[in-house]
Amino acid sequence: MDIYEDLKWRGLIKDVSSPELKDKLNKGGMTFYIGTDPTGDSLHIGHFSSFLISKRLAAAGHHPILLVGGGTGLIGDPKPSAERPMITYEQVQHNYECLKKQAEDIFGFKVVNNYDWYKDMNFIDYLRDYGKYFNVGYMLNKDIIRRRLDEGITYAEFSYMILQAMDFYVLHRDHGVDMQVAGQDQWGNITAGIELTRRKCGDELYAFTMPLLTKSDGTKFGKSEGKAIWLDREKTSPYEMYQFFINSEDDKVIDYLKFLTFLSHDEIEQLAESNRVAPHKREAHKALAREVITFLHGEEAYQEALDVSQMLFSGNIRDLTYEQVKSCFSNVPSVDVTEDMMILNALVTCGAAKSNREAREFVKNGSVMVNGEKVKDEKFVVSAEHAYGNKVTVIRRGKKKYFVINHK
Ligand code: 485
Repeated sequence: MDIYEDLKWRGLIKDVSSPELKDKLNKGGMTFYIGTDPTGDSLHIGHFSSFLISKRLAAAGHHPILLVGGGTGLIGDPKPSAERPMITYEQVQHNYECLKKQAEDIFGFKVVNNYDWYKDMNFIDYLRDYGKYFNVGYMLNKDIIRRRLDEGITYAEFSYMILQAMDFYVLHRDHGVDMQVAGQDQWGNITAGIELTRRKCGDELYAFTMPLLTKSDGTKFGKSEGKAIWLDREKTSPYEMYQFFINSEDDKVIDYLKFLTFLSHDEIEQLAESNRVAPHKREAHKALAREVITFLHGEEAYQEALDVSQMLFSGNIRDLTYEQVKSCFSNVPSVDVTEDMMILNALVTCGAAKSNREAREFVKNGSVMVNGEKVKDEKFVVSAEHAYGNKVTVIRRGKKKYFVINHK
């Protein structure tokens, strides 16, 4: 199957700039770019789903360039809701360094920075060389601008599309780029670049966008309890990522496999079948977690995430390391204490029991575990000495409720 058909099958094509694109994609040999702004110090799983296209197209004989917008990041692509807060030059520079390294490590392609071509430009040249090619009526007609007019949009954010258009033109002129790829929200900025280049030098550039990955209720994919799933393992551990994927919705997991993995059509169809006839086995979910985590963090990290998940599932958490405990229980209720405590007091303090009486009941009926061991003695003392890393005690009440005590 050729690349265009493959991308279609995976649901990775939303808008295309022209009907010729199909043959061009199948032929190979195009130089294309995909960009992101350094608004944070790590990419997240949403970026990953888009940036993966660089690997797919490279495998089909195209040449990727990744852009981290050290310049555009200083302005900010207008959001539908409201103006973005300004971030400092230092912050953008720091974020740029982080994203450049991450993008190189994960995808292995050349990274360019658009600040390189904005930094020495003066305002008069900008207006003459680029501003003169943009009709305000055309700009006002862009979806995102129309959506922001009532709420209000500053001249800075209004100009953002000119910057991204300029990038496409400059990359075409200086790096031979002839295609841009992005998520569907970028269509307005991309077509502005195609239009600009056509007018400035008569060349025809190409582009396509990918649909946004969503959950079944239509909201954005990629968050767990309101927190983004980061590619930086210090921010989202492989274990947390494993939990995120393993808990994907059954009716979405196949879409995610198509978007986020390189598994073949046959493999994905087999997993779809298994998801239909034996959803409890969660084979599709497991494959998704395995493929993404192995790609991002390697075989060993994936194996560890799997082991830790199994230990937690069975309640057998004695052998976890301090680091593993920290990452597994970062979302459970926790309390800081400065002294050793009797178990009943500890249960009440961390919120596992409402009263001393209730705490005693829990201990008596054997539903309390401390660091993976059942505690049946009311005299048991929770101490830093027996904590993971002498710092964290994990309390379990019943089958699944976990609480953490941090010894300070
Ligand atoms: O020349 C360019 C300059 C900046 C950009 C792209 C080309 C970044 C772009 N304007 C943007 O805001 N991208 C988003 C980001 O950086 O988080 C997201 C898109 C998403 C997908 C992803 O980047 O919202 O659709 O393209 C890679």
